[in-house]
Amino acid sequence: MTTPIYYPNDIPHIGHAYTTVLADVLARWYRLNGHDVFFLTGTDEHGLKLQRTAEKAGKTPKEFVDSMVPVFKKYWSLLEINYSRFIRTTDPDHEELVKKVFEELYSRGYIYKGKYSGWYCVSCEKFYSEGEYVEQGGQKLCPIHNKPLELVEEETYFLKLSALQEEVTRLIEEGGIVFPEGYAREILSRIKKEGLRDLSVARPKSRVYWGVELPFDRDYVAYVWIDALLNYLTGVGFMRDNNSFEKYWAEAHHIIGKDILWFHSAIWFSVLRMLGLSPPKRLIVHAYIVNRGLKMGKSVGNVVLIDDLVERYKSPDAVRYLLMRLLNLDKDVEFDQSLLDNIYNSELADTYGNLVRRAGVLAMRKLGGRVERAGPDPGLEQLSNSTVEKVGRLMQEVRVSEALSTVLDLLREANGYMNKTQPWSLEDPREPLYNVLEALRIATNLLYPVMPATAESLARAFGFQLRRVDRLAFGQVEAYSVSEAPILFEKVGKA
Ligand code: ME8
Repeated sequence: MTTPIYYPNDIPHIGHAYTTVLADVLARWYRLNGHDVFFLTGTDEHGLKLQRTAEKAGKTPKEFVDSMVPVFKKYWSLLEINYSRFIRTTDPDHEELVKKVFEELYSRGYIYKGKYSGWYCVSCEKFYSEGEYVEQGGQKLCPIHNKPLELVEEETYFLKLSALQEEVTRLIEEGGIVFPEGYAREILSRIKKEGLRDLSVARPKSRVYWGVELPFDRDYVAYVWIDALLNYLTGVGFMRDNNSFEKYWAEAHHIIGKDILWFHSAIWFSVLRMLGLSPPKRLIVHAYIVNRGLKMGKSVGNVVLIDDLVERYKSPDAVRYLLMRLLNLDKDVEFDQSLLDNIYNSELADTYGNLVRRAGVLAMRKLGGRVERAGPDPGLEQLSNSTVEKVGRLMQEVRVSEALSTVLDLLREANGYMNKTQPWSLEDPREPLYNVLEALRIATNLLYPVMPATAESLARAFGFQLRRVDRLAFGQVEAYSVSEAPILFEKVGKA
């Protein structure tokens, strides 16, 4: 499971968290289902953008990125991102791999020297051709960053992507890799329209010194995007640890935003093919978080910081939940604080939190915390079991927001059952409490990938174990020992 490796030119915002939390949720989900998951994230540290950012900050590029990496790690740890490796493109094993791969591509005849002229966006680290850029007042602007493009004319090395056009087209047409399908069609129509053109994959050191030197020409460094994509191979041990590579590469799941779809499909699949490697198993693409109609991003100046949300909801788990509740692979979603407040208050505080609190208090007050198994309520039993099955299906299709709604339906039903059976008024409330606790256990277990700390602390407070998803059957717990009735989520006021 991989995320993009982010540019550490600035601190990450909730757009980066959107992808990273999704990848963590999927990694945890698959682990919960008994899979061995290697989860890779990291930073993309070379290139002109970083070189210039460091210069402005009065630092060397290496000093600059060294100062940013702990910041990324701090945010990922705050958001409980449980990665297996945090890869940096300045890691020695990665730089070595980039050199080996360039050597390999060169010796296979896929790299040739030529002259290039084009319009470059440093923020995107890519060239734009006519029709792609915006023309305004005699200037050529980047369609994403709205900043002037720079004219670059130089001798460079090209990667012969054109040679792979048919194969890559077929690969994407066969389907199943690029997900959701709509993005595959987008790529296919772009290939059809403009073809898969050879790509400049080198930069003269006189202009861009901050990169991996090419083994066959020391006056050049590798283009930052090829350097970056190769992290996915370094991360699982390509050319270094064959066992690990064989085990994980065949199952690679890349999670990305749609801004970098072309690089991760047309270009990446071609490079892999040139190296004789299989494509990733799945490329999962999501749309943007937008704010005031524009893609959230530093250059637009409309970012919401991770800290803003963590401070507001006082719980990293709640932030993870809200981001996943917004998640939409196909469509952009507008950031709306009052919508998030509503979801938080009604789903987390009023439904989940309230049920936990009520069940916990009653179990302790009425039964001294010990709730033994009693007859299953057929309605709750059936709904719990069908929820497990439905959530499994939705997660397979990365419909995380719908999976969460499905769990919420179960919790609402359990709240209704509690109101109906009124355990507080019963002499012996064992049966209704047991049923509520079973529904809560199953819901909590299903919520674990999204809210791991909450799930673990509730499991401790109520005395149950988190289990594999195929072993959740309703009615299996013999007795609960409730030692605490935590208030999981405090309501928030008006935005
Ligand atoms: O592109 N909405 O790094 P990057 C949703 N280094 N997702 C967003 C977002 C938004 N408003 N803003 C950012 C790079 N993202 C390269 C990647 S990978 C080999 C190299 C997320 O720092 C989303 O995942 O610009 C997007 O694809 C990524 O951050 C871009 O991060």
